Amino acid sequence: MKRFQTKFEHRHIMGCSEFVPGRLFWQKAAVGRLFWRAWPRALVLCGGLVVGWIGGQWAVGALAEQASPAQPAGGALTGQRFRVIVSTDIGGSDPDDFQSMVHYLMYANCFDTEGLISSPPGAGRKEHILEVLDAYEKDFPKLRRHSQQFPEPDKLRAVVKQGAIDPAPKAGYSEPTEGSRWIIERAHAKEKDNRPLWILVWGSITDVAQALHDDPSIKPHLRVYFVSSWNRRMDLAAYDYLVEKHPDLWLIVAETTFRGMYVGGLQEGDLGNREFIRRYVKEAGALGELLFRKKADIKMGDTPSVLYLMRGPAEEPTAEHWGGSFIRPDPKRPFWTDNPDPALQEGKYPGARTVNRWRQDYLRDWQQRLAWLQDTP
Ligand SMILES: [Ca+2]
Repeated sequence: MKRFQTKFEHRHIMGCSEFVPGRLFWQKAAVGRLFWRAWPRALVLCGGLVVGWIGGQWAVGALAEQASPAQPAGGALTGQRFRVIVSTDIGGSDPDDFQSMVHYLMYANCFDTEGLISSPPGAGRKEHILEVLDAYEKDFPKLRRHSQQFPEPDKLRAVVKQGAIDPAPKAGYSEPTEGSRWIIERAHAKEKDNRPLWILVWGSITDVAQALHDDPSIKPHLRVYFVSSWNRRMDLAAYDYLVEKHPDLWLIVAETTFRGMYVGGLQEGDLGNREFIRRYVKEAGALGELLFRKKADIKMGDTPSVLYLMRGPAEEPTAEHWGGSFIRPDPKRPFWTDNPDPALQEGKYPGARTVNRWRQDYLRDWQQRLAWLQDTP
């Protein structure tokens, strides 16, 4: 207080600022004279720069906002409920199906899960689905705290089925499997439920082909999102049979679009493939621990099929969805595939930008759920 009073008294006495001694010195020097002549202009210039910088920041922010697209309308996150079967080669050559299954189960309250089918070829078996369900059971109390619609673990175990272990022979079909029979059974439930049955194919499409061969009457009830590429090559006969003999099947074939899950998009900082897992997944309950143990960075190449149902109008594949948008090469046929527009290509992957443009949205959304599992028990 005393110091303030002293300064005040000093200013008051000198009629100037507390820098008065300095001012007197510079006023006596040539450089100082120049400075004092120039300072009003310098002040205006600095002020202009500050205003310009603030304006620039605002403009960049406004542009970034414009560049960030509006969220796709509709989907499970907006309250729509889909009947879903996941057909997966989990446990086979690529550990990323474990990642996708963990992610799916963390959203299990948003879907009516009617089947989880093991669809190798490869070493994958339904035991690998059950392995993830064991982790789900451990985290179930935490998940239930946030939604009563998370299904009981035993309810999910009851719909785990074994699909075809070997690729189809040349004809594209052979004998029914537990998985193909289950597809037929659940497809016919539409006659009571009136909702179509969504089949998200993360592995071979063998069981879908077998089911359609055994009971073609299910076809109008199905909506199929096939994560193709390697999966297609694992059973070309089944795929060829489907597209040649069932041209009226409602089918999305994502040949490259799904690569947007881990290629391109906003990957800076905590949104990086490895950093996101390290920071938010690794210690997120039993599910997070399992995901990290199987693979320590985001691949989750099959997850776009789930994202597709989470955000976007599911019956309109050409519209925007978190899980991609597609073209319909033949308007007479319910068949959609990657958009070849070069502007939507990421690296060598056509259509991948229709997924990775939503990267921060679907990862931030998942991050919130991952935090549920980090709660104390
Ligand atoms: Ca897979």
